[in-house]
Amino acid sequence: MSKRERTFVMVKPDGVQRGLIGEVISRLEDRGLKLVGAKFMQIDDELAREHYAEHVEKDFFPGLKEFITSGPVMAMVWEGQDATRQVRRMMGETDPADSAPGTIRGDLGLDLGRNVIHGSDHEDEGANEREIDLFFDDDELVDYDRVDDEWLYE
Ligand code: IDP
Ligand code: MG
Repeated sequence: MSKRERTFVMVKPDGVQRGLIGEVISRLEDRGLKLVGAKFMQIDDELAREHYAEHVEKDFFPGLKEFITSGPVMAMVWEGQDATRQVRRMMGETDPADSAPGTIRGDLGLDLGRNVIHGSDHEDEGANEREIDLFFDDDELVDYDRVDDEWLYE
């Protein structure tokens, strides 16, 4: 069995404005992932620079920073088997235009700069833990069992 792990997920300002928080949460819940932390908040410039540190020097960063700080986001931590990679698979590609129908970006978005959701990159070792630490204190994450745990995992 792959490891049970936590990953960072965020409904971006476009997803909040378009009323898609519930849709995103539903998809993750239905898959069997467990919500262990959630924070409805607004990202400031400093947090945007830290969260997107790998992109700060890129041409698109000013627009990305403007967008990600433009309104509230729903920041969350989700737990489950192989959670980081599975959430990325559910999200689709970075550009909604390249994302398969059935994925979150493929079903809910059209434009690269408005792609509804962020999820930690499973190809970037430790990104999930770094992003969780950036957005949440330890005491804001909740350990609990879900009643369906034994029906989700062999
Ligand atoms: P990811 O969100 O799929 O991990 P990244 O390459 O890490 O994609 O880029 C972070 C975010 O920056 C994307 O989700 C998207 O919002 C934005 N972004 C990435 N590349 C571009 C671009 O070329 N133009 C505009 N925005 C971009
Ligand atoms: Mg990324």
